[in-house]
Amino acid sequence: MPNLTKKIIKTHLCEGNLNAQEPIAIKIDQTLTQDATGTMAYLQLEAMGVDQAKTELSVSYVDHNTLQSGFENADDHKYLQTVAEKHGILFSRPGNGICHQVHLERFAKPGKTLLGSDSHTPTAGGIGCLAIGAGGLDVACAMAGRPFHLRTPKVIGIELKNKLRQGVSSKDIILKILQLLSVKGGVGSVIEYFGDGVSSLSVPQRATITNMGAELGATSSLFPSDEKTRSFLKQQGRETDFIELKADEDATYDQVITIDLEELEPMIALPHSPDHVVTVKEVEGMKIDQVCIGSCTNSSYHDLVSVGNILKGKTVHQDVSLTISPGSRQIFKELSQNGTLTDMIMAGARILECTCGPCIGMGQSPISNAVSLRTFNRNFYGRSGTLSAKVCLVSPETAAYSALCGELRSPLGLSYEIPVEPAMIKTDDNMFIFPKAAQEAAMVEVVRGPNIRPLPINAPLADTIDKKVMIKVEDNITTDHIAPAGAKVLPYRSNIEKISTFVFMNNKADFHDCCIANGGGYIIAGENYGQGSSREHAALAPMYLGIKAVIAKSFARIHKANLINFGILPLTFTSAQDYDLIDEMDELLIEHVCDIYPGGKLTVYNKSKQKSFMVSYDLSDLDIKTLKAGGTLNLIRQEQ
Ligand code: MIC
Ligand code: SF4
Repeated sequence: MPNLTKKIIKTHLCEGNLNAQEPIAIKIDQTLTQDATGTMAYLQLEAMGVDQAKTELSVSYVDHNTLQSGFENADDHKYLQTVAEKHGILFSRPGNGICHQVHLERFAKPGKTLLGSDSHTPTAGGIGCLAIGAGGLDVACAMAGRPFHLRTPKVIGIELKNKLRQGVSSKDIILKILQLLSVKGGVGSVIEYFGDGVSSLSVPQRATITNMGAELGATSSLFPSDEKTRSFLKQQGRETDFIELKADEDATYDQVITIDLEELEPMIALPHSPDHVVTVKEVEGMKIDQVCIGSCTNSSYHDLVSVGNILKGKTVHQDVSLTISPGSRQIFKELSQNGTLTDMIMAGARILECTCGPCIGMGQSPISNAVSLRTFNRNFYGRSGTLSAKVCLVSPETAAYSALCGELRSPLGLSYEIPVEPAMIKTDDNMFIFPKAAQEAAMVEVVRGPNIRPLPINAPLADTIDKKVMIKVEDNITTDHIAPAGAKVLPYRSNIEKISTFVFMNNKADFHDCCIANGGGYIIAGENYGQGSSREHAALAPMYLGIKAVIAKSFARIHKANLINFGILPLTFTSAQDYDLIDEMDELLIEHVCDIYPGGKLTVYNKSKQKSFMVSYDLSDLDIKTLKAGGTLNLIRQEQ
């Protein structure tokens, strides 16, 4: 009876049992990091005193911070390369591609577990791998051979029926699901796909869907491993990694949703949330200023050849700037060899490196008040670098056709050649640096430029917290609000003191100064606080500024784990009305904090309003031990 998710979890279970929402721990086979989260992860690995990574495979990618307008990013890259060589970690050099795309092509395997310090790690679910995004510290712990702790997820089954029509793509499937479930609909769940529609989708098309499961707040997303998986692995010269995997015929799910692919039409997520989805038809004709194609969601061979075929022989509209970033060097090479690149260049596309690029605000910020159509996965406020821009998420087909027209157009039924995947690709791993033998690795000197700063460590939990509210924010606050990304901020990912000056900069410009003046305090938030990325800087920088607790209506999974890892209390309102009664700068007193126990509650006394209210906390025994120690690194040190 088990579904596929439960089968893979069972084969990796180290602690607990599979009762709904119970704490469990699983063995991690592979890890991945990228440069923007990797520097912290490796500083943490070093702090744990681990010589060699203990996983089957750990890969360090450089794909985010590739604009080098100062020494900082280049310093980070050198640190990452040398620390990888020292610790038995495979290094993917800058230019080799976006971590999720490259990992799917070269390393992800059906039936394995993968933990990555990036929220889109579940991309590898497209190949039948149980892949989970986490904070860098959790990934460092996995590299150190520790199991990964989570709650037994619910499993939402999505049945796909029939086939997509011409012009409709797998991006439209996941946008439809986001419309149905919302950005918090997947919290605490794995999304598992089944049904006759699955066999019509290739592994990269499946990966577009599992990638954006992150936008549902899901722990992971998973497809079965079938003949399509075998052909993809064969194409990559690694058919021996294939195993067949599927749910039992009579598998049960906590919830089932059915989607008829034949009825689906092109969809669009409007500003500023990936679940603000309508059909393209509903807003067709909207004038556009920019189109960006690429990102870990939509930069596969199929995506980009479709784009090339739509652009072929035409010219991008004069009022539109079109950028294209291939997902990997392998795809880039294929495009250059089969002539697609020429079609793109001749149509006027601006070809960028194989990196995240505009998706993370690393250049290509749109013109003021622009409408920017992007094939990416996130359109959070401010993420593009232009606060007044209206960023919309669409499929590569919608993006390419609209770029030619200068306005949003539905590609439904558009005539263009559907790409045929090459049966075999001449793979080339020369931009990887493979691990050395342990003895040789021990001799490597780790290079630390001035941008590599020591890790700040929290103090053990205080029994009384008497502090002021530093900021009060609404529902669905993203980690892009808390710790913004973009070309100006990302170079400081390995410098917490500096990055803390940018915290909440678009919500409350003086947040940093207010925290310094008051010795830190509380953050008050609505539902789904900390959704989006896995960046632990959204916990680490507030910790550095003295934030002791976040009181929210609810939390996103990865961010809550990051708060605990750095010793910040995640507390939940027991009554939503209590949220309304708090104002910024109110003074809140919490006593007997060190008495917390699983299932318990704390009383918060609002001294400014002279009113008390209760808060709860959903914490396991391990979470509580971690918080009391002042974070995971302190706890590990105590145990050593
Ligand atoms: C993102 O898409 O927001 C990122 C940048 O890839 C993040 C990681 C980070 O902040 O470095 C993510 O998704 O986890
Ligand atoms: Fe990179 Fe964007 Fe994917 Fe994040 S979502 S990994 S920034 S391409």
